[in-house]
Amino acid sequence: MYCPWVFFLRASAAEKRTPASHLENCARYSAAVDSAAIDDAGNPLGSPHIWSFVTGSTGAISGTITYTGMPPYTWVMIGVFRDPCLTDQIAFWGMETPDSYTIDPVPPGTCYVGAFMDLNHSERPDFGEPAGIYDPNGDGKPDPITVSVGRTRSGVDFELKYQFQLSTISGTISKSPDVTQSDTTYVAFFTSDPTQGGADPVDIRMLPSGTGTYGSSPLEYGCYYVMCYMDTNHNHELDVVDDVPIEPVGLYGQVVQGGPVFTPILLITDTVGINMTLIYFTGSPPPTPVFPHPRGVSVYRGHADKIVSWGRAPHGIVR
Ligand SMILES: [Ca+2]
Ligand SMILES: [Ca+2]
Ligand SMILES: [Ca+2]
Repeated sequence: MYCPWVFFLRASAAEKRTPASHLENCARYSAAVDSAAIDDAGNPLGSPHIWSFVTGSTGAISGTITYTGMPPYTWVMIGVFRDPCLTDQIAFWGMETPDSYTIDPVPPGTCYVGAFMDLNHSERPDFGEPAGIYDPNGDGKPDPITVSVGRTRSGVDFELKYQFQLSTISGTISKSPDVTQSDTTYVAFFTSDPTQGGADPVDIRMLPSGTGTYGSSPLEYGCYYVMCYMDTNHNHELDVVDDVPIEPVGLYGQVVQGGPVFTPILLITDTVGINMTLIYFTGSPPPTPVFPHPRGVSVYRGHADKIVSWGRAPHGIVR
């Protein structure tokens, strides 16, 4: 067994370790007490002893990883993540072969679980390596589990049924009724949230008729954000006035008060059904407010070849 979240303490008899200054929250520690230790009466410890404990208020996850491919098997790395796109890792565990597992400690709360077989021992997913997610409803997206303090969430079983490979994102682009034009639509694929600024698309596809089916280039596995806009004035840019795009825009996610909220896509195999509708934001009354304060994410600017940002940009038309 191998768990990077296990820390061994080394301390001399004269050295004290205190939780506040030396121990991390939500971590398992093991204290090795060797036979040089003596009790108050001077009697030596009969044999070395490992004392293991977990800090903080935590829970645990257990289950079984299966794999039907041919041996030889090698390290299976299991990750626990806060988000369904598996980017914010909060715990992980490694084991020598596909097998039953327990991850302890895990911070309490909602989380998602994925695993891969690290064939080349790089400690990261690489092309050709088997992978799987906890997805009991079988829709290809990780399903949430809840970890409670002092409890083990059991039955988190899944198969390494995927294999990391180049995959595509595809879907259909349609128009809302008030979009009457049929100009070129550009579809952009990002690996980070464009509303947070600083994101360059890793792929852009063009639909000359403005609507219909689209498909990305083959992309690396990972987390993706997808948007599109119709370039009605043919300047190869998304035009913006007073923080509002004046050309039809669509995204995979939701438009709420204050701006767009993307739904990230975990790309682990060819992913279909990423459909978007082009709408005019201008003149459309905002839907029922969701956030108590505007998020300040309502500025769009970009270029057909290089969308430089979709986020907190200066006001006005971007050319
Ligand atoms: Ca690897
Ligand atoms: Ca699912
Ligand atoms: Ca334009």
